Amino acid sequence: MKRVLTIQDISCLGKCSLTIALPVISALGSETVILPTAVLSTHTMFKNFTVKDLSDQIEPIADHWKNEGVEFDAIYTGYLGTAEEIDQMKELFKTFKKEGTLIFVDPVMADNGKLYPAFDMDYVKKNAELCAAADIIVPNITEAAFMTGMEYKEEYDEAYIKEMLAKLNEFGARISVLTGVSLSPGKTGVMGYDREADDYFVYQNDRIDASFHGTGDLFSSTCVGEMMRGKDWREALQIAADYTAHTIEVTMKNPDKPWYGVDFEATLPDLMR
Ligand code: PXL
Repeated sequence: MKRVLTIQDISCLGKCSLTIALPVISALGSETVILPTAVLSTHTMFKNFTVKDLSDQIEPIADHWKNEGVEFDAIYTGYLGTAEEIDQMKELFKTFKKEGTLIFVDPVMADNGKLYPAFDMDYVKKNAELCAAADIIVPNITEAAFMTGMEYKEEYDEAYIKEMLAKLNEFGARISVLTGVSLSPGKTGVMGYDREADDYFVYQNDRIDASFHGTGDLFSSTCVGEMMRGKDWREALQIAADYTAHTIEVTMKNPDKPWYGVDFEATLPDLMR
């Protein structure tokens, strides 16, 4: 069985980060080891959330695993929390990256043109450095705009996306993927670039006019889980995009849907099928 380490916060209530990654990657058949970067009462879209930073736990936990000789087939990072933790990730990658270990970085820090409440430009800079240590990076357009210094646009063409991918590619990851890319009216999806193959990949499906929290984490977790099942990155992206769209669609039909997240619990059986 493949073993995946995922490093993100625990938002106790809110359906995002580890509370999505753990069930989704497990359901896709990989052992899922977690390293919580912080404990929050809820995700940061709620008011008055509590936060306990766990950066002082990263090193002792990683040291223990190292002494136990633990190895990982993939390391997947998402929302971390502090710039210090991003530096710690770089060390952790060095310690645990073996031949064939996939380093998957989702530089979670912003959406819709804005940084999340906890973050500043120093955090952005550190995330760009972390992307350099990855095999595959999956920022959304907002995150990529912050990291590359390009203007954030809501209306754009393929040339804008290709320029952004070229700038992301300069960071050094083998595969750079932009999420939330809409290349024609009514469509949304992803566009990626593989530097070794010098090859682009585009996948678009129907855009549903709704924005839910945690869908980026659902997308990335599905992608990691599918790559661990042996899927090529392009196929994994496609499955993840379709599954995320399907989950949003199902959530929209639920009259009791929570405002803070998607009903992935209802769609996980579809993914496993
Ligand atoms: O889904 C991304 C995410 C993860 N973790 C926390 C968040 C967010 C987005 O706002 O607040 C704590």
